[in-house]
Amino acid sequence: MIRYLSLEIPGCHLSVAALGPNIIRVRVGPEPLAERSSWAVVRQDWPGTRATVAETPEELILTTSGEAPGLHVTVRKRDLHLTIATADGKPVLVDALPGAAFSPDGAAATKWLAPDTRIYGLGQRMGFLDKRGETVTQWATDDPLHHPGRDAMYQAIPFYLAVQPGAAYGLFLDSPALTQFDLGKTQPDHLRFQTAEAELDYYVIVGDDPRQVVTRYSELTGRMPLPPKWSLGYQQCRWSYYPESRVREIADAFRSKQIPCDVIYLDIHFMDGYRVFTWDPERFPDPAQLLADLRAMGLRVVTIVDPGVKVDPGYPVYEEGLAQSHFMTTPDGAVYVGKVWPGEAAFPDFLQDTTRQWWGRRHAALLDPGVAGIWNDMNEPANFTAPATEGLYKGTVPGDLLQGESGRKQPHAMVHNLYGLTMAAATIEGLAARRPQERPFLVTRSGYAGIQRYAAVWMGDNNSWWEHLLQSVPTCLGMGLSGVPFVGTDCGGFGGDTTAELLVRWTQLGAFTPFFRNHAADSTRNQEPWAFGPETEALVAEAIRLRYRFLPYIYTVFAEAHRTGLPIMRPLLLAYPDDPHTHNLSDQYLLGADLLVAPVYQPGATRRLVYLPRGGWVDYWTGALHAGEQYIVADAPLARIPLFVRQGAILPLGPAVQHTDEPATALTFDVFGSGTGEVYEDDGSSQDYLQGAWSVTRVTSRVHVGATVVTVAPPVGNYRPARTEVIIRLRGHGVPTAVTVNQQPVPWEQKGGDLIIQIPVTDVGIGLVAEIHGA
Ligand code: MIG
Repeated sequence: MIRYLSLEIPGCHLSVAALGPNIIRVRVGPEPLAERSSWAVVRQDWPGTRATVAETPEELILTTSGEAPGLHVTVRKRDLHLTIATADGKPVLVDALPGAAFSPDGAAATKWLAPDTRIYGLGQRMGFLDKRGETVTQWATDDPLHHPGRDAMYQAIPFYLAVQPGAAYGLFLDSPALTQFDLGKTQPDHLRFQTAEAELDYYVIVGDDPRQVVTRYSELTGRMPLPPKWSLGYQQCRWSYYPESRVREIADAFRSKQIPCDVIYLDIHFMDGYRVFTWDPERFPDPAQLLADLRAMGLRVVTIVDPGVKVDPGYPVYEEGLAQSHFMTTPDGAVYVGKVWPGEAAFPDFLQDTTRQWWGRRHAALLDPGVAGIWNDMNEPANFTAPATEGLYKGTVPGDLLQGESGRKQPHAMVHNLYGLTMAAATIEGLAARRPQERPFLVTRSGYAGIQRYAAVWMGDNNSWWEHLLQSVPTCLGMGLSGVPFVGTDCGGFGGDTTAELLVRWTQLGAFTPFFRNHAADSTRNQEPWAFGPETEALVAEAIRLRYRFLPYIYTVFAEAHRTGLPIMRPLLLAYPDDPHTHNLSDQYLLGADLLVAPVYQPGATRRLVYLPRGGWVDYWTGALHAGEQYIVADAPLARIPLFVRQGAILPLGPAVQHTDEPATALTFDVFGSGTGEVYEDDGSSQDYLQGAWSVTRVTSRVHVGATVVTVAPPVGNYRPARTEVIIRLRGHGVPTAVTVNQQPVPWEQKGGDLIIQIPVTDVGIGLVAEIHGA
């Protein structure tokens, strides 16, 4: 069976490989194609793929099958013109200029762009969802201006999702050098992509709809492992909490005010003179004691780790790095010295295996005293003595530094976008080696395609502006479409002073984003939940509590993202690609399949326009049912973020615990009509879920004339959830004539228009059938 074809004409070499029935890899270069390794791609072979190659006098044709739609790839021998079509003949991606163009600046391909194609994804972007008509640069950049029109940001993910009526494909240009996409800007019917590398190496992923494409792309570049459950809780950060007494004060405030919180962050001031892997002896004289005390309060600590190592004779990390050749060098072999927080600093070369291992081991200084997770910053890498004040090398290291294993060194320019990802890989190796049973937690600022395998990602330095609250939505949605589900922004805003109202609205939104952290820059005003007095505190605390109530649902969506690669935060276009209203809808989204979130992003607003896609949607707050395919004006007083639940959904909800270690043994099923729901559960902390220690409990509800029947099936899977109580809440249900559970009459309660049945659970393995008669 042939799954590969290759052809050459003078000055152009092309190969096409069928990795799967709907995934092909195309390589095209000016020289014979040599072996190439990738940090992004983790899978090259899909079982069940069938392929054949046929030849005519003019063409070579590769045909794949095994799963719909299957592909038909045609290469014209004369000029290497490439046409990718589905097996039934629909064009997917067709060369507008045959083969590729090569120049000293790199390689480029130009494809036709159909008039009805929209373009999404491309990693961390500013502006609205649809990128058609723009040029897009992938170059990891420390640029805090989250403004529309900003191009390169911290994350560089050269993947786009193209959606047309009834069709979708994705294109991943696997190059960690500078890459650029012209999405119909220069010429409306041309899509051009290029890399600074000598050759193009790209993957085309075809699906029936955008969901399939995102799912398949995430098989190619890997999926998010399940993070520890505590990292789904509320997280409090600031640049910086110090000394120790201030950290204790923050911790005490959360607990005495009963505002749920799982994590406190230590930013750069915890280090001794900004030396990575050290503790300031005066500010933090006894980290182990501090962390143990916080842990006893149900609080974990995450510390920042920057890559720059202080140039400081006698400092072991520097000395060791020097002695063991861990640092990036200039072309003449000297260690490159830049400048970051500690002053003069050297930068580890994470492309070297030994360097990653060394870096990973060095985390002992943080993990041994009890640090729970790591925060990677400045990993574009950022550099205050950049070689340029404008352009690509503004704020980073020179492109001619050497990186890689000895004998195979290459210029930094060719691997720039890998810096954050390889640092993340080193960190995860270190965490996993030290605590093999535990799920590691890492949040990173920079990354490349595949970063979801290692880390959560936050969007870097936004400002405390309403505009940036709004911007955070399409940015996070675009990250999800680029394979990275665990994302979030600094709630309240990082730079500048937040306001009471902005903090409330941003916390309400953050509660429904995967990574939920409040963070503020040095010299900005305080923005902890209580920083604006009791009224604001009550509203912020209520938003955080809402997060904890929704945790069983959110965790179930995380598990789905882990399993399928689908985003947690999903643009409506992903679920309703054939509904034109969704195509560039950038200010509302779905969390999982069933919850529609419509944040308020304007000061003084107490209502907002919400688009409801097809189906019925129940207002979470009022229980009112709305028909879909219409815009409605949703009420949004300051205490309320508009939330709508799909009619027929059953949401698993929990108690508003103070932190995720607190037992949450009462599970509520919030029932919104006839339908189904499920809850995914595991121990929330170990790797056992990978060996089958998980459980899924399915629920159905059937509304019949005169009776509603809710069935909670026994859990499936090898994990036994600790459960003492199941609460069934029927939204908008009147007073019943009788309620039974497993045929025994049980008490019920009518509250706020909802019917609530509390059922003690003695054996979680036994299913429940609740029958509600009347009304
Ligand atoms: O040059 O560590 O994005 O979250 O608080 C600024 C200090 C360095 C940038 C990060 C921000 C962090 C800050 N860092």
